[in-house]
Parts: sequence; C-alpha cells; structure tokens
Amino acid sequence: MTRILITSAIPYINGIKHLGNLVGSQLPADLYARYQRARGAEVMFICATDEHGTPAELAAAKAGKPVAEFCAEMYEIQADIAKRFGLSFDHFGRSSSPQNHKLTQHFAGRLKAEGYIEEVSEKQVYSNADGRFLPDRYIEGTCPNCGYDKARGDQCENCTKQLDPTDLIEPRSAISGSTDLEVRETKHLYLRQSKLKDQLDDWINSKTDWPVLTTSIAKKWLHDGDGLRDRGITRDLDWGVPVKDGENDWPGMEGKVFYVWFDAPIEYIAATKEWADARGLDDSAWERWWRTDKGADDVRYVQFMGKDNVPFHTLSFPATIMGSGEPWKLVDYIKSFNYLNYDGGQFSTSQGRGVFMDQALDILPADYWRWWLLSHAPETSDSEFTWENFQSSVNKDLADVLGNFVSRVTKFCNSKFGPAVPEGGAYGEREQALIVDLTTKIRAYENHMAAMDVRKSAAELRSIWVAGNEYLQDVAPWTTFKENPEQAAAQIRLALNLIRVYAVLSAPFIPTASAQMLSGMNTLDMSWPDDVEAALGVLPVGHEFTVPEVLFAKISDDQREEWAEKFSGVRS
Ligand code: B3M
Ligand code: ZN
Repeated sequence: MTRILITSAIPYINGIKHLGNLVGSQLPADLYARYQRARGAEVMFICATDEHGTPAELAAAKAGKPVAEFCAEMYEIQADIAKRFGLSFDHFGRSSSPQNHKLTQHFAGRLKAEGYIEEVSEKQVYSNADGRFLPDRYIEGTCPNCGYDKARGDQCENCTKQLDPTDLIEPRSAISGSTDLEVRETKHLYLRQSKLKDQLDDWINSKTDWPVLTTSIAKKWLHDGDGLRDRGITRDLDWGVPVKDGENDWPGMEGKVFYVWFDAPIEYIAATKEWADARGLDDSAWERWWRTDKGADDVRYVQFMGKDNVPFHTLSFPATIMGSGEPWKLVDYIKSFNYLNYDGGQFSTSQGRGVFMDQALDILPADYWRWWLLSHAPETSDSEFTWENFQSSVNKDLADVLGNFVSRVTKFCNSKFGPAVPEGGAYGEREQALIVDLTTKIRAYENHMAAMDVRKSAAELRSIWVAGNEYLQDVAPWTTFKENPEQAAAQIRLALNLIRVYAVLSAPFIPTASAQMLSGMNTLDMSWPDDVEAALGVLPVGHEFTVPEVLFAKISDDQREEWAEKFSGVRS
C-alpha cells in the first residue's frame, strides 16, 4: 500500500489564524490527505502548534498570563477550530511537548558530534533588574531618527527605521522598564549550514518536479544573498527547549533555549511520536514514517506551506537532517503557496485585518469557506478574497449547481416514485454519453488531485457537477415521466446514483455536505468511481433514501453587505 506522510506548516500559538494562513497550509494539506485516504493510501497527516519564541512570550504577556498557561489555552482553542474546519489531522501536536524537547536536544547533540555546531561569543544587552538577556524587541527607547519615545530595539514603529538596541537613546527594558542595562558577552550556538551547501544544492537540483515557487525561493536563498549564512540556533529566553547536548548539559549554555525555527520543524517528527505515545504504541509505529532504516524509505513525504516558510523547509530543516548523520526521512515534495489578500489589502494578524478562522465559522459552516478558499487557492500568484466573489461562488457552484441537483432529484423521485430507487427502463445513448464524459472528467480530476493542483481540481470537480445538471436538463425526467414513466425511472436511478458519486468525489473539498449527501442516500458505500458505469449502479432498485435538508443556503445581498461592513475594520 502507498504510504504518504503529510505535514502542514505548524501555526504560531500567538493568535487565531486568518483565512490566508489557512489556505496556505492546513487546508490544502487536508484536501490532499482526505483524497489520498479515499484512494486507499495509508496516510499520516501531522500538524501542531508552534509554541516557542518571542511572539509567544509577548502574546502571553499581553494576555497577562504565564506563557505555559497561555500556550495550553491557545492550543485548545486552535485544536477546536481546526476540528470545526474539518481538518483531519491524525495528530495535532504541540512543539512544547516533552517529545519535541528530547528530539530537538538529540538533533543538536548529533549536529555537534558531526562538527556542524560552532560556539560564538556575542555582545548582548543584559537587564540587571530582570536578571536576563533581552532580545532586541524587548528593549525600548527613544528613536535617534525621529525622536519617538517607544521605539523598539529592532525597529522604530513610528518612522520604520531598522535599529540596533545600542542605537536607542535612553534604552530601557520593555519587561520591567528598568534602565539598569549593560552590554555583556554571551555565547551562542551557530549551525554551520554553509558547510552543507553543496549537498543541499545537489538535493534541490534533483527535485525537478517541485513547483517553481518552491525551487525558485530555495535557489535564491542558496545562491544570491546570504541565505546559507551560518545561523544562530540559540536564544536567551526562558520559554523554549533548553539547550542540551543530547541528554547531557552543554557547558556555557545554561539558561538558554533553542531558537524557535530550530525546534519547530523537528516537531513534525516529535508530533508523530506524540501520536504513537498517545496510543500506547512503541517507537516502531512512528519510526516507520521517519527513519529510512526502519521502513520510511517507502514513504512519500509531502509538506504544505506558505511561501515565507519555504527557506526554512528547503534549507535549514534539511541541513538539520543531513547534518545529523542519521537516516531521517527528507521531504519528497514541497507544495508552497502565495498570499491570499483581503478586500484590497493584506490579511494581518498583528492588525487584526480580514476574516479569522473563528469568525468565519461564526457566520457560515466550514464547507462554504473550504470551497471558496480551495477553488481560489493562491497557487501561481497571490489571490484576493472579496465578498462579491465569495457570494457568487457559493451561490453558483454550491447552491445552484450541486445543491440544486441533489434537491431536484430527490424531491422529484420522492413525489413521483416514492423514497426509493425506482425500477424500470434502461440506460440508453444519452446515459452512455454521460458516462464517457464523466469518465474523462473523473480521470482528469484524479490527475489534478494527485499533482496537488488545487484550483484545477476544484474546476474539474465543478465541471463534474455541471455535467450532471446538464444531463438532468437534457433528459428532463419531469417531462419524460408524462409519456414514459419507465424511462424517467431509469434517468432518476442514474441521478440518484450520481449523488452518491458526487458525495465521494467532493468529500475532500466539502466533507460535511458530502456526509449529508451520503446519509440522505442512506449508504456508507464510499467506493471510488474507478468504473463510472458500475458506480452508477451501486444503489440498487428499491434502495431507500431520504430527501436531504438544503445543502447550501444562498448568500443574500444583505448578508454580503453586512459582513463586508462588519469585517472592514480591525478586529478588537
Ligand atoms: N509557525 C510560521 C507560520 O505559522 C511558522 C511555521 C513553522 S513550520 C515548522 O506561518
Ligand atoms: Zn523613529
């Protein structure tokens, strides 16, 4: 059996994600996972929260909570929203897990043993009152450029000038306000990824089937600029994975933690161990996904992410894996996405601009969003969410085409033949033509889905729905019924079976509506339409069904205007 490991970039813990984040990683990953499961593959679909780093500390401070408590609460919130969006993770982990601590320390120890770690002395600001080193953005003072008195050590928010903490006039700690600061020497660990440049270059060059977006970013960082500069992988923070050399202390590194981007991708592996541990399985259960010496050489590993995350997944994380000298699984395919914009501007977490996952579900069920987002995924370029476009997609594709087909067929059958697949007549030429047409379209759909061409897959699925509608329009069973009820019965028998086929094909995009269709058709048969003619006979004569509730309600102009207005400002 094909085995497919799928990871989505792991969302930061510091807030609820917006729809732009969702369509750039978790949602297309879910589409692919659901599709591969439907086609019989053994899938391991992993995601987690990314809990370390300064943003987590700052968000916790803003919420007035200890950071561990803040993360634990935020994890529950994110896990709940993911579930309500139908994201079918096999495990949704936490990068702060003991498994990730251990594995991150293990990788650091291996990298040290293989000669890929360098200890570098740096000068950094230390706050005597806080008893700690301060990251740049924890230092505030007056901007030397514009005189703004709340400039941060990395940048002045007022005039946007990039700063060093030592540029600030009258610098103070952003934590305590103390001005008792001094510059001290401190040691940090650097990952010598420049030593792996040739190996990374060869590896990326061997990936000829990757999306251009992925390889162009990887090559840019590898060749121009200083993308492969050796990078500091430790920080002076309290919250994070303590620096250790495997299981041993690392002299001189007391009180330091690994940089968030060092431990975050390792969480993909650790989350798979969390999955195994939660089920009481032994190590072989997760290692067969991750260790090429333990079965993972048969695994196809696919990652999903927004374009800003590509450098870390094409260079830094592979450098960690290659440098470890151990047989860990490297990614086979990286599907990356451009940005989704919001109504003439950008989605912004820090400014609260756009629609956030929780807000989206407050106004409409997940399938409406899933369909719009996936059918407009920012694959070849950035794309834009507008309320007009959203309204028109939902009303046309979901309500008029798919929803209408299901309701017309089931209601008509119910009123003329009763609530069971009717007997009589036979499939003729028009039916054969439909079968040929559907076969071509379904094969194309399979190819696009396998290639992770999200928009093309959506377009093909829509055209499969349209073909059914056109058939119904052509044969008009409500007219046929008057002269030839037997033939009308055959037409309806086909159409009822097509509802089941639609449920199966559409499930990766709109799982809830798909489940409603199946339950209306009173079947658990999710078998894939490999042979379309056979698939149109799965529900036999006499098989009972119920008329499903309206699958998709149309969005009215009033609603559209209300929502556009409601989300035009910033989230409070
Ligand atoms: N948390 C960035 C993001 O949420 C980062 C991804 C980590 S993937 C290992 O976009
Ligand atoms: Zn300034």
